[in-house]
Amino acid sequence: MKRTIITILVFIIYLGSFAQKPHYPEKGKKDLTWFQEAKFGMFIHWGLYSILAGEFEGKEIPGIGEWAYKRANLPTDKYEALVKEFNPIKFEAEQWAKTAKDAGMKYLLITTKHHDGFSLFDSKVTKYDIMSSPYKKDIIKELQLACKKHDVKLCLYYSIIDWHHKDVSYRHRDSKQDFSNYVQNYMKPQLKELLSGDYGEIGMVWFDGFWESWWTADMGKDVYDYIYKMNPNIIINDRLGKPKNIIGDYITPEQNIPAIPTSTLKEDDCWETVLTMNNTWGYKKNDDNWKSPREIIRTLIEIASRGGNLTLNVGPTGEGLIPEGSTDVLKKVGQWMQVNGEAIYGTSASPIGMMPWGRITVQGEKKMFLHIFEYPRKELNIRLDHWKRKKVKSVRLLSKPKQQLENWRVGIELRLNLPAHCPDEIATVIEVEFE
Ligand code: FHN
Repeated sequence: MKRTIITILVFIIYLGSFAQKPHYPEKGKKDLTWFQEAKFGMFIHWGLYSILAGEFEGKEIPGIGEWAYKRANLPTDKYEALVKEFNPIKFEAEQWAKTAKDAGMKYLLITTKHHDGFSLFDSKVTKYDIMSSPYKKDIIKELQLACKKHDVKLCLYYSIIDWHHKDVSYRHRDSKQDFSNYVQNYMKPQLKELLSGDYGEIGMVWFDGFWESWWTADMGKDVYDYIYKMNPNIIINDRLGKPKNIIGDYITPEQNIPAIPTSTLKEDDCWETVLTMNNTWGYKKNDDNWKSPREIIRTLIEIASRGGNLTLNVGPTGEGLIPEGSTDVLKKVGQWMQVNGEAIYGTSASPIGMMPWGRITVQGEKKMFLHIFEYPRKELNIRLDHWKRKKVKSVRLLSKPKQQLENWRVGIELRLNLPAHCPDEIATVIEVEFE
């Protein structure tokens, strides 16, 4: 009897050890609800490279702005001397948080430290931080206050890659480099500074640079556990492991919308596309290749209809201004979201795929949203196989919610009579509510 009880106890402890293991793909251990409901957020790439704006000593640097140091092989002393020039007198944290809020974004994800190693916050483990700049104020703290005020969740990007730290920088490659020293005595202390409470509530940590050859999946697990122990609610993206050993809570395709399922992304996975508004993440003054409001709105719809999030990037100038090319577009996106946000926030993927005329999102079993890209000349038909046992309670345009649209059933099909003139060329949204 005693032996049986001991065996059962050992078995329970054994099962418990699995239940607590937080690593992907053992999903369901973390509550990702706020993120999945938020759907739309702002990514901000800001650092010393923003001062360069894509140029060094009068010469244009090819490629993305935040990679200037490596791409143009800039002299370390000259690049790092930019700290003494970082004085963003036009930066207003409130304005940034408000820009995100007005665009309909629910979270703001900022580079606390990008690959160049410069920290935008007051870090006790390095002098290569904002406190050594003439600005001398903790940017992340300022943003936390502003985000709180505007009800936007603050999220932090942290680069695994560090071109400044002697133990991991590609500029110092030799056998004396101690990768573990960097992880244990620099990266983890910095993460502790950021995540242990001084910066208030943090929604997620977004790691980047897992492709570095010195970085291992074991280091990733160690860091994941470290954060999990500090605060089990913080969501962690998927870039802590290696491609064949993904560690993190959700998947982050970059500059593309995946046709799910992919080899790493299954239908019930949580995911987010990160996207630039022009061709760079960090500011480049000559990059005016802005995506239009139509492209961004339709991209957001496309992503929502496949169950993901869109985290859209802005690259502020060295002075601290979000470029007009971005703000102009964001204003229009915000206007659309003001009317149609209900068809995006808290929705899930279309259970019946894409339509020739547009996309579908759903809210539980009760509501279906039709996002019309190709406005029909006559009526719009949609098969209700998925909802065949349900009765339609109401059909209305989100832009005219008080007015019911004429609708009738023909067998399994729902037919709708739409206004003769397309109400919104970008995407007209119809809400179908079931009883
Ligand atoms: O190298 C970075 C790049 O600079 C940028 O930060 C993007 C954003 O997702 N991530 C890396 C490339 O995958």
